[in-house]
Amino acid sequence: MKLYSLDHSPYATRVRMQIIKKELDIAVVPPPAPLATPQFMARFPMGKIPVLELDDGSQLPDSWVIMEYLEDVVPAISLRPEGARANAHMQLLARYADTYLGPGALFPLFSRVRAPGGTKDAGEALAALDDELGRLQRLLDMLPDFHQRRLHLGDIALAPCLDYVLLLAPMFGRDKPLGEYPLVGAWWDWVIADDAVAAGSAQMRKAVKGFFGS
Ligand SMILES: N[C@@H](CCC(=O)N[C@@H](CS)C(=O)NCC(=O)O)C(=O)O
Repeated sequence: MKLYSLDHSPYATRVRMQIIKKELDIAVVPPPAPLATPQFMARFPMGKIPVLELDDGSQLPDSWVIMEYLEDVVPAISLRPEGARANAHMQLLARYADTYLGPGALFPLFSRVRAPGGTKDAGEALAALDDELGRLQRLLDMLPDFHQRRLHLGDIALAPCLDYVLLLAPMFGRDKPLGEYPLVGAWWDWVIADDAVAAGSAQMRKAVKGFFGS
């Protein structure tokens, strides 16, 4: 198998973290054409990375689908908890990342960083960030204490998205974006203490800094 990935992508980073954690023998390579070009679209019909190429040459797009597939085909070093309820809790963190934190907070900040003068007068984007971090604080409060369980796929799906937010927020004058959200801060400290998460985070942070030229 081969993973088409770019280091700056939080969606590709979550799959790379899983690959490291599960010690999978998967080649991680950049896409053969730049994103959003006709050549890229012809090769990858969904128009996004990451994409997992299987040994028969077929492909699977979408990070969460890839992660679930890898858990199914390589059950060793499982990153799925036992039981329906614990699995639902795992899904909740991944769904939070993809349906709340990404579209609600990360994408607005990301598009502002890239726009000239976009980090100024960003009150609305910062308020949206607070809404989403408050939501995560309440979600974590509702779920069983993460200190009492093992790291799972939901943590790995969320970690790079939150990491990206932590990278962008200081560009908007928010040096400690988790200051008001102690449970989110405690979850972050817990998840980044994992070696695979830390390795993926370091790769992504280096690439994002290069991407933004800082
Ligand atoms: N839902 C997709 C999102 C993937 C995604 O948005 N990838 C970005 C990189 S972070 C991308 O390929 N963007 C290229 C484009 O939009 O042209 C997933 O989870 O894999």
